[in-house]
Amino acid sequence: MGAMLLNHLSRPNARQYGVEIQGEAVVQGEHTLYFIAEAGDENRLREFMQAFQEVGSLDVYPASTCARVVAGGGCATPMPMSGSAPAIDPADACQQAMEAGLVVQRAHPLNCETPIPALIGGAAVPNAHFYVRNHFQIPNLDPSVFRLEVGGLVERELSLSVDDLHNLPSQTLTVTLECAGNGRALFEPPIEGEKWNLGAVSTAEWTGVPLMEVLDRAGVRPSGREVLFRGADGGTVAGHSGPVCFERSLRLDQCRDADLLLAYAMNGEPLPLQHGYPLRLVVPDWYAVASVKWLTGIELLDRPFRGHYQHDKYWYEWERDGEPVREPATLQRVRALITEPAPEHQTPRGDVAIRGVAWSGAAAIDRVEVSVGGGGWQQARLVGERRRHSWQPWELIISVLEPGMLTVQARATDLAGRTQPERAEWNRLGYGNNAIHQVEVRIL
Ligand SMILES: Nc1nc2c(c(=O)[nH]1)N[C@H]1C(S)=C(S)[C@@H](COP(=O)(O)O)O[C@H]1N2
Ligand SMILES: [Mo]
Repeated sequence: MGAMLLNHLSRPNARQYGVEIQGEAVVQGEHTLYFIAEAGDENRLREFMQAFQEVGSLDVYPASTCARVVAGGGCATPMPMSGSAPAIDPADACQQAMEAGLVVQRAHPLNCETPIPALIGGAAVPNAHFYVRNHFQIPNLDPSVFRLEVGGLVERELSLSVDDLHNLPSQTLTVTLECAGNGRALFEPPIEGEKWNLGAVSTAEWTGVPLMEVLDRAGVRPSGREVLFRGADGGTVAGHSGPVCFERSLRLDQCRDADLLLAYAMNGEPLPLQHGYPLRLVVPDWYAVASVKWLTGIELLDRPFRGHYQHDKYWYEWERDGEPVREPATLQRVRALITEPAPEHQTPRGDVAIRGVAWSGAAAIDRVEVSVGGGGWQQARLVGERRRHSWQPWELIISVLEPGMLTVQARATDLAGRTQPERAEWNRLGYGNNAIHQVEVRIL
């Protein structure tokens, strides 16, 4: 019987049923066979599975993103690189992230979110728990030959080594990075792209050289208007014939007005490989796509840059009255997250602590309000001093006397008067979903 089933399972046989087997596994000590299969419709799959149903029980689940990672060969599948820099072993990077407790959305390129509430909370997120967003493989840059090249419309081209950068004046800033796609998975109807839940946000203390220290040393020529930041990573991208590298730009006036950092340390440690070692840009208040990792080049231009990650992606796009309308995703939208209690958490009735963090790119947080069981908004207490570039912890102790399920919502408002919507406006690429966060808690 066993041999018969194994033959039935062979890929050529499965294909005759219109089923493509993508991967299989058995768990040691368990009489269960798992596999990932693709079929035009579920009936074909069930027909193929009939043989298994006769000897045991059968469960069919729709595949998640995670299943696609496994089906794609997991961490071991090669991915095209532009070839400019060697990459770190993707299997190691993925393993490390899983061991740290990150939620791996995709192994290749490595994309993982910070679980809420286990790891978010407090002023900074430890490096191992900081969310990771990559578009390509992780470059493995040799610090002994690394150079940051500064060129284009400057008086003096610069080529700075890691030591040169460490010897320049430094600054430390606590900055929250949030991916513009954070919360994308919660948009209805669903949107293509990384299926971020709410953990593509983290805060760290960054140390490095203020960008203007370097630009002033190079001397920007009067015609220089735009600052282009180039990462060492790259690869092939749909719609582009040649390899594309990760590049973003900012206007020179935006660079002058903000506390931009060329960071080489994160929470007092050297920048980890996956966060841009040995150098990354940190752009406070902006969606984190602006904070280019593995920064190897800065170029002064006289006109706006139109590269892939500047022009094709990271725009809000809507259709209004049949006309396409678009607007770049720039500053982080105001948002509060409830980190405690965890969703579906059970807690005895009496005093219940509601805690979380709140941030906004436009201004510091003015207030966070909490609504319990659909009731009125009560103001939470902001913990610690007001912060400008980093999230603000907050808390509210409520008293609950009735057992049962309780809905808790939190809404932040910043000093610029921006607040969160009940539902964020759907946009084609799924950016900026700052809808009010809600968790259900079971009161015992
Ligand atoms: N060179 C490079 N920089 C990059 C990216 C990238 O893929 N390559 N991703 C960007 C995006 S979209 C985000 S959200 C942040 C994530 O930073 P983190 O991985 O340190 O959390 O890095 C940004 N900088
Ligand atoms: Mo991002």
